[in-house]
Amino acid sequence: MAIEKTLSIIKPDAVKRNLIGNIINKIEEQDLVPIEMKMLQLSEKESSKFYEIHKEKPFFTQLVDYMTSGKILVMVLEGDNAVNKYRDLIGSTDPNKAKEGSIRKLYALNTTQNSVHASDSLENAKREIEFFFNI
Ligand code: 3AN
Repeated sequence: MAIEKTLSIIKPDAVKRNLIGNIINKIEEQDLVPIEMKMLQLSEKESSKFYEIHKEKPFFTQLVDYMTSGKILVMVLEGDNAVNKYRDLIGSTDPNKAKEGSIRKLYALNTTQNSVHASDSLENAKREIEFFFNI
């Protein structure tokens, strides 16, 4: 047993389509527990800072703009093997490649408007949690 924390974001496309409840339901079914949550709208500056590891990527500006386009729900999830378990639950970045039953397969619109974010490593989870919460 390795109890971990990871960062989840329900992105603007999913918030706008009233999918918060459905997504949290999938999270809780996997015994991942939201221990912190808040709704907010990122500024351009905050969004750029959060995604700074992607600043050289061709999709950076589009991603930063999209993430400021509406409210998001940011959560810290805790549970056994939380980082990999939640990555597995959300599915591939591109919803066409995401596995059956994954959150992105069910709800994502495309590779940018892909409904959810999940930290991809324990190290990034720590950085991302500190970005949003004082824990
Ligand atoms: P993931 O969210 O699956 O970890 P990353 O970390 O490679 O994917 O990318 C971060 C975010 O950047 C993705 N969630 C997605 O919104 C956006 N993104 C990634 N690849 C592309 C792409 N090829 N075209 C447009 N947006 C992308």
